[in-house]
Amino acid sequence: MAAEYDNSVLLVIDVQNDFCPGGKLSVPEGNLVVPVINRIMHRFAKVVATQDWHPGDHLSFASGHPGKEVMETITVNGIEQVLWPDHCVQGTAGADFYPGLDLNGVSLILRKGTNRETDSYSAFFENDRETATGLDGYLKGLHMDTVYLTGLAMDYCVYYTALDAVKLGYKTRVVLEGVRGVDFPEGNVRKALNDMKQKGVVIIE
Ligand code: VGL
Ligand code: ZN
Repeated sequence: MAAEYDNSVLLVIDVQNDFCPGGKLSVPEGNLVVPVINRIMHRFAKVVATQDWHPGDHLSFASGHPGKEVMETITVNGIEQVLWPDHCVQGTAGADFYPGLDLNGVSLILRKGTNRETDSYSAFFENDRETATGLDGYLKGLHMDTVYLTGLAMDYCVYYTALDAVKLGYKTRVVLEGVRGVDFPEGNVRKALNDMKQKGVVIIE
Protein backbone atom coordinates (compact mmCIF):
# COMPACT_ATOMS: atom_id res chain seq x y z
CA MET A 1 0.00 0.00 0.00
CA ALA A 2 1.34 3.41 -0.90
CA ALA A 3 2.21 5.64 1.99
CA GLU A 4 0.02 8.67 2.42
CA TYR A 5 3.02 10.93 1.93
CA ASP A 6 4.98 9.30 -0.90
CA ASN A 7 8.03 11.54 -0.96
CA SER A 8 7.95 12.52 2.67
CA VAL A 9 10.25 11.38 5.43
CA LEU A 10 9.45 11.60 9.13
CA LEU A 11 12.51 12.54 11.17
CA VAL A 12 12.33 11.48 14.81
CA ILE A 13 14.99 13.53 16.55
CA ASP A 14 16.72 12.30 19.73
CA VAL A 15 13.79 10.70 21.57
CA GLN A 16 16.17 9.30 24.18
CA ASN A 17 15.99 8.70 27.92
CA ASP A 18 18.39 11.53 28.78
CA PHE A 19 16.11 14.08 27.09
CA CYS A 20 12.99 12.84 28.88
CA PRO A 21 11.87 13.45 32.48
CA GLY A 22 14.33 11.69 34.82
CA GLY A 23 17.15 12.00 32.27
CA LYS A 24 20.41 13.96 32.45
CA LEU A 25 19.28 16.77 30.13
CA SER A 26 15.59 16.50 30.70
CA VAL A 27 13.18 18.31 28.39
CA PRO A 28 9.87 19.13 30.12
CA GLU A 29 7.17 16.73 28.83
CA GLY A 30 9.73 15.19 26.46
CA ASN A 31 8.10 11.77 26.87
CA LEU A 32 4.78 13.11 25.54
CA VAL A 33 6.09 13.18 21.97
CA VAL A 34 6.18 9.37 21.90
CA PRO A 35 2.46 8.61 21.42
CA VAL A 36 2.20 11.35 18.80
CA ILE A 37 5.12 9.91 16.81
CA ASN A 38 3.82 6.35 17.13
CA ARG A 39 0.43 7.48 15.83
CA ILE A 40 1.66 9.23 12.67
CA MET A 41 4.77 7.30 11.61
CA HIS A 42 2.98 4.73 9.43
CA ARG A 43 1.84 7.45 7.03
CA PHE A 44 5.33 8.24 5.79
CA ALA A 45 7.32 6.65 2.99
CA LYS A 46 10.39 6.57 5.27
CA VAL A 47 11.07 7.12 8.95
CA VAL A 48 14.53 8.08 10.20
CA ALA A 49 15.35 8.23 13.90
CA THR A 50 18.41 10.00 15.28
CA GLN A 51 20.36 9.40 18.47
CA ASP A 52 22.63 11.90 20.15
CA TRP A 53 25.61 9.58 20.69
CA HIS A 54 28.54 11.16 22.47
CA PRO A 55 31.87 9.75 23.63
CA GLY A 56 32.27 10.08 27.43
CA ASP A 57 34.72 12.96 27.06
CA HIS A 58 32.70 14.97 24.52
CA LEU A 59 33.61 18.66 24.31
CA SER A 60 30.00 19.73 24.96
CA PHE A 61 30.13 18.34 28.52
CA ALA A 62 30.77 20.94 31.25
CA SER A 63 32.52 18.18 33.20
CA GLY A 64 35.48 18.39 30.81
CA HIS A 65 35.97 22.14 31.32
CA PRO A 66 37.30 22.74 34.84
CA GLY A 67 36.01 25.98 36.34
CA LYS A 68 33.03 26.15 33.97
CA GLU A 69 29.44 25.59 34.99
CA VAL A 70 26.72 23.55 33.37
CA MET A 71 24.75 25.74 30.91
CA GLU A 72 27.59 28.25 30.56
CA THR A 73 28.39 29.22 26.96
CA ILE A 74 32.01 29.17 25.78
CA THR A 75 33.72 29.53 22.40
CA VAL A 76 35.71 26.55 21.13
CA ASN A 77 37.52 26.76 17.76
CA GLY A 78 35.40 29.81 16.94
CA ILE A 79 32.13 27.98 17.59
CA GLU A 80 29.72 28.92 20.40
CA GLN A 81 29.13 25.95 22.65
CA VAL A 82 26.64 25.57 25.48
CA LEU A 83 28.19 23.37 28.17
CA TRP A 84 25.68 20.63 28.89
CA PRO A 85 25.51 18.07 31.64
CA ASP A 86 26.98 14.72 30.54
CA HIS A 87 24.24 13.16 28.39
CA CYS A 88 23.62 10.47 25.78
CA VAL A 89 26.96 8.78 26.34
CA GLN A 90 27.46 5.96 23.83
CA GLY A 91 26.17 2.65 25.14
CA THR A 92 24.56 4.00 28.33
CA ALA A 93 20.88 3.67 29.26
CA GLY A 94 20.51 7.45 28.89
CA ALA A 95 21.34 7.16 25.20
CA ASP A 96 18.70 4.49 24.56
CA PHE A 97 15.47 5.41 22.83
CA TYR A 98 12.67 6.22 25.27
CA PRO A 99 10.68 3.06 26.07
CA GLY A 100 7.56 2.69 23.98
CA LEU A 101 8.87 4.53 20.94
CA ASP A 102 7.90 2.29 18.01
CA LEU A 103 11.08 1.50 16.09
CA ASN A 104 9.65 -1.19 13.81
CA GLY A 105 8.95 1.16 10.92
CA VAL A 106 12.26 3.03 11.23
CA SER A 107 14.49 2.40 8.20
CA LEU A 108 17.57 4.32 9.36
CA ILE A 109 18.97 5.08 12.81
CA LEU A 110 21.44 7.92 12.49
CA ARG A 111 23.89 8.60 15.32
CA LYS A 112 25.35 12.06 15.63
CA GLY A 113 27.65 13.96 17.95
CA THR A 114 30.10 11.07 17.80
CA ASN A 115 33.19 13.23 17.22
CA ARG A 116 34.72 14.29 20.54
CA GLU A 117 35.72 17.71 19.17
CA THR A 118 32.47 18.74 17.45
CA ASP A 119 28.88 18.90 18.63
CA SER A 120 26.09 18.10 16.17
CA TYR A 121 22.67 19.58 16.82
CA SER A 122 21.50 19.18 13.23
CA ALA A 123 20.91 15.74 11.76
CA PHE A 124 22.41 17.01 8.48
CA PHE A 125 25.61 18.85 9.46
CA GLU A 126 27.80 18.98 12.55
CA ASN A 127 28.16 22.30 14.36
CA ASP A 128 31.24 23.23 12.28
CA ARG A 129 28.48 23.62 9.62
CA GLU A 130 30.48 21.66 7.01
CA THR A 131 30.90 18.06 8.15
CA ALA A 132 27.96 16.14 6.68
CA THR A 133 26.26 13.26 8.50
CA GLY A 134 25.21 11.60 5.23
CA LEU A 135 21.49 12.11 5.83
CA ASP A 136 21.05 14.44 2.85
CA GLY A 137 22.56 11.83 0.52
CA TYR A 138 20.32 9.13 1.96
CA LEU A 139 17.16 11.21 1.50
CA LYS A 140 18.07 12.50 -1.96
CA GLY A 141 18.90 8.94 -3.00
CA LEU A 142 15.36 8.00 -2.05
CA HIS A 143 13.85 11.01 -3.87
CA MET A 144 12.46 12.46 -0.67
CA ASP A 145 11.44 16.10 -1.12
CA THR A 146 9.60 16.79 2.13
CA VAL A 147 10.83 16.51 5.71
CA TYR A 148 8.49 16.30 8.69
CA LEU A 149 10.14 16.86 12.05
CA THR A 150 9.31 15.49 15.48
CA GLY A 151 11.32 14.91 18.65
CA LEU A 152 13.66 16.68 21.06
CA ALA A 153 14.75 19.27 21.74
CA MET A 154 12.64 21.66 19.70
CA ASP A 155 14.93 24.66 20.28
CA TYR A 156 18.20 22.77 19.60
CA CYS A 157 18.37 19.63 17.50
CA VAL A 158 14.93 19.98 15.88
CA TYR A 159 15.56 23.68 15.19
CA TYR A 160 18.99 23.23 13.58
CA THR A 161 17.80 20.22 11.59
CA ALA A 162 14.80 22.19 10.28
CA LEU A 163 16.94 25.14 9.16
CA ASP A 164 19.39 22.84 7.38
CA ALA A 165 16.51 20.99 5.70
CA VAL A 166 15.23 24.28 4.25
CA LYS A 167 18.74 25.22 3.07
CA LEU A 168 19.09 21.82 1.40
CA GLY A 169 15.88 22.40 -0.55
CA TYR A 170 13.38 20.23 1.32
CA LYS A 171 9.85 21.33 2.04
CA THR A 172 10.10 21.37 5.80
CA ARG A 173 7.37 20.93 8.40
CA VAL A 174 7.50 20.74 12.18
CA VAL A 175 4.72 18.77 13.88
CA LEU A 176 4.11 21.01 16.90
CA GLU A 177 2.41 18.32 19.00
CA GLY A 178 5.35 16.01 18.40
CA VAL A 179 8.14 18.29 19.69
CA ARG A 180 9.15 19.76 23.07
CA GLY A 181 11.90 22.26 23.92
CA VAL A 182 14.39 22.82 26.74
CA ASP A 183 13.73 26.59 26.59
CA PHE A 184 17.26 27.52 27.58
CA PRO A 185 17.88 30.40 27.79
CA GLU A 186 14.30 31.29 28.74
CA GLY A 187 12.33 32.36 25.68
CA ASN A 188 14.40 30.15 23.38
CA VAL A 189 11.43 28.02 22.32
CA ARG A 190 9.47 31.04 21.13
CA LYS A 191 12.55 32.45 19.42
CA ALA A 192 13.24 29.16 17.62
CA LEU A 193 9.62 28.90 16.51
CA ASN A 194 9.59 32.44 15.10
CA ASP A 195 12.92 31.97 13.38
CA MET A 196 11.85 28.69 11.77
CA LYS A 197 8.64 30.25 10.46
CA GLN A 198 10.53 33.22 9.08
CA LYS A 199 12.94 30.91 7.25
CA GLY A 200 10.20 28.96 5.53
CA VAL A 201 9.47 26.10 7.92
CA VAL A 202 5.77 25.32 8.14
CA ILE A 203 4.59 24.68 11.69
CA ILE A 204 1.75 22.17 11.75
CA GLU A 205 -0.55 22.70 14.72
C1 VGL B 1 20.45 18.27 22.14
C2 VGL B 1 21.58 19.65 23.57
C3 VGL B 1 22.69 18.86 23.50
C4 VGL B 1 19.19 17.96 21.42
C5 VGL B 1 21.56 17.45 22.05
O1 VGL B 1 18.93 16.79 21.07
O2 VGL B 1 18.41 18.92 21.18
N1 VGL B 1 20.48 19.37 22.90
N2 VGL B 1 22.66 17.75 22.74
ZN1 ZN C 1 24.25 16.35 22.86
